[in-house]
Amino acid sequence: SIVNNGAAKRPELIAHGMPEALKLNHNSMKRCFGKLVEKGNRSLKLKQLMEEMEHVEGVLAHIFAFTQEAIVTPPYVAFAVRPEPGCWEFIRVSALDLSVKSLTSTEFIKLKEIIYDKEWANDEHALEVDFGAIEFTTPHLTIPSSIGEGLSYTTKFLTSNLSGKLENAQPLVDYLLSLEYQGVKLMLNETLNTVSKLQTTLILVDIFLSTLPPDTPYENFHLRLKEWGFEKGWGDCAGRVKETMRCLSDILQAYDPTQMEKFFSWLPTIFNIIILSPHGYFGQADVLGLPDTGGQVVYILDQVKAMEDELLLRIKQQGLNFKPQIIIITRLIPDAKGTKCNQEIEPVLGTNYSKIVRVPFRTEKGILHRWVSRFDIYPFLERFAQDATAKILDLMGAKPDLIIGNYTDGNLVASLMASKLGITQATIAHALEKTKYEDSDLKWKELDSKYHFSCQFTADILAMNATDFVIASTFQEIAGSKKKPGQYESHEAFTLPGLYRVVSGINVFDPKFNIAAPGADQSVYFPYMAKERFTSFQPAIEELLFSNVENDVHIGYLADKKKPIIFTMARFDVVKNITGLVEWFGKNEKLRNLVNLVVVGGFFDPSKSKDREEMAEIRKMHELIDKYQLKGQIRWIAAQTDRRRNGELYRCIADTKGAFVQPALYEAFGLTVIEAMNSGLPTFATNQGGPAEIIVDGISGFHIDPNNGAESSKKIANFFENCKNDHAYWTKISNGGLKRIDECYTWKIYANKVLNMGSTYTFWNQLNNHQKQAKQRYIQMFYNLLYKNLVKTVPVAVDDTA
Ligand code: UDP
Ligand code: LCN
Repeated sequence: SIVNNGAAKRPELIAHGMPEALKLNHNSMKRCFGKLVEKGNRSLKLKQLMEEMEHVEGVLAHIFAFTQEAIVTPPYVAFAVRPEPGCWEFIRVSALDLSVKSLTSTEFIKLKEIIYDKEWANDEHALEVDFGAIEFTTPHLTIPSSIGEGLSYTTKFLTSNLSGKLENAQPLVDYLLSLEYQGVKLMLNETLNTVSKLQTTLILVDIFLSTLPPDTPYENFHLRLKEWGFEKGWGDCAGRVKETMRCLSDILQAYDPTQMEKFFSWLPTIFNIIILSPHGYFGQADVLGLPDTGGQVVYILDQVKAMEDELLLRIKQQGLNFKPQIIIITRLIPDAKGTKCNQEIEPVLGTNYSKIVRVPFRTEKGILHRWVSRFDIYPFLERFAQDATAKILDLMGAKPDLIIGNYTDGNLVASLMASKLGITQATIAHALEKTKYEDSDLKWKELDSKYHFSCQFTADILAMNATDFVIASTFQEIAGSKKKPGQYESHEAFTLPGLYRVVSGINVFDPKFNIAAPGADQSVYFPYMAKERFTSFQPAIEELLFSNVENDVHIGYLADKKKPIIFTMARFDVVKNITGLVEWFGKNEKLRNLVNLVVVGGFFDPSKSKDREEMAEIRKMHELIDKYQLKGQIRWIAAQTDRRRNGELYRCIADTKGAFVQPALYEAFGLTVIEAMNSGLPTFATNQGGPAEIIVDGISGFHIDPNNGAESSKKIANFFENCKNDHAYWTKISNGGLKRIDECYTWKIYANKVLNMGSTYTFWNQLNNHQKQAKQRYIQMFYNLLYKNLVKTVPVAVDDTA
């Protein structure tokens, strides 16, 4: 059977091959290991390990190629080896006799702990968190390449659960019987309460429907169907009703997952959706580029439009006349800094049934007026969840059918709400903060006063486990690449010494993981060669790029206005590495001769910033411009909030035959990358994170290594040199990017996938109700006994009294 409970145990290939490999070069290996343990307890990342073990060859070199890190605790050296995405082996080698032992992930973590917190490592009663232990019934995937295709496998598991004896399909019948919306019964009534009754009646109705022209409206024959036991929801005309019914007949006859997938995509189960994005300034204008306010806002506004369109289409095809409702819940910020974030309700432009609803942060002292950094937000969330739930029930007049969280705070609130209301939950992590900072788990104590990672990682683990499905933008987000673990994967086993040790946090082979990549709004971001451009913006953009004036909006200037422009735009977070790019440019004479640099982001007076990282980055920009004497070759433009004008800006950069550069140290997805590609702008983007998957190197753009500036700036310079010699080269890469977008990154594909997930996982949940309840109990305990205490360590932001 296809159902496999728990992840399959992988053969320990590395551990088996290792003793033989060590024997081959026994003497040199002994020397090597002897050297490794000489310096006492320490941890080594792959790069360091390679440097210290230069002369390794053969099988051992092969093993090291998959090693992520090594822990030295003399006389032992332990290795964490990752032969494939999501698959780990832990091996300990003795430097004394080169004997090899396999370790569990927990044993390996304990070794790491010895280096950071010996007392904790040796505490026999240290808290171990094991979410895997309560996964006793859910099947898992086994092959790494299937990771992220959860929906398709869940459908297969589901099909196999229902198959066999006819009675096995009774849960599906019961589910169809339970469907209703606002008091209107849908799909089946009690006349058809068993599988066999349903099956026979479907055959009868099929004969009846075949006598009607396919376009006969549902109203003309609905009374006949009702007598048989069928309610609304099967289709808007005889043709569609017949197709849906055939699909169900097929399922009951032969249990075909393809039919099952189709049937669930047609079922009327989702009408009302809640999307949560508490932090930052969430608005439709004047907010982008403000701290903590970037791609997440863009993503959600586009997502809502795409989902509303798809819902309207589906509801019509189901033969229903309900109106969908989508509500984005965010924080109301009274001190809105000229944005609309102090407005309670705002309709989403370009939609008919979607709105933004803002709920303030409250404490016993009243409403908080000022913005709060996403790192300091935890004390407000529980109350926010309660207030928001009340607001939603009031406004919607019904329970939502699906709650989608975003980022740590939104996902936590979504989990609280979904568990309270008993509805299906999805989570999106635009970025999981843990992977952005090296060893952020082990070093949590050092970082906690600044970042409150103890709260953040705990909240993330809670939400990952509570959620019914996860929407990821790329495979790498879940399980990384051949070389690097994924964001979720890094939550599988980790440790916060002194707090708890995660033995099993999340399993990337869980069928809840799904990839649905976002797109860019193609009415804003379209190719430079389009006939109709946003010409009205062009004079302003000309001034922005090329005037020699320095003011509040731009500093620096471009002396040679004929050169192509390399362009970048981002929030001024350290990880965005904009200052890194400026430095590469400063150092690379060849590149400076070939192109000008234009940077959009931040502003110029660091004392005006409320965000720690932004302040530091602004200072650094000024220093670099001075140090490398960049004036004349750089234009630094303050953060730009007008999306349409920014769309035209990308195209104007394309007109100069320039390129977009996204140099982030790590980028979860990278919306600017697909905006640039949609504009036909050749794009160089970081190989750390999502962009590595969006771009096929050398075909639809280029990968650059943010940790190797010299190599990266050389790659950019070479591109422009090639373009000089061969004018068609620029166009070739530009077209490659456009083609890639059309094939993989559009909102239409996204909305369809996500709604199918909502429908299928809702039923899957009901089938696995016991499992879900057990897990919720564990989560509740974790939340109350641990998380809530951690929140108490975060200072509660207050308004300035001045
Ligand atoms: N953006 C903008 N003005 C700025 C900086 C960024 O409009 O000054 C927009 C950018 O066009 C993109 C989003 O903000 O739509 C940034 O998304 P991305 O995924 O690149 O990064 P994030 O900020 O979410 O980390
Ligand atoms: C947040 C990020 O940091 C980006 O990597 C994403 O592109 C964006 O959200 C949208 O998902």
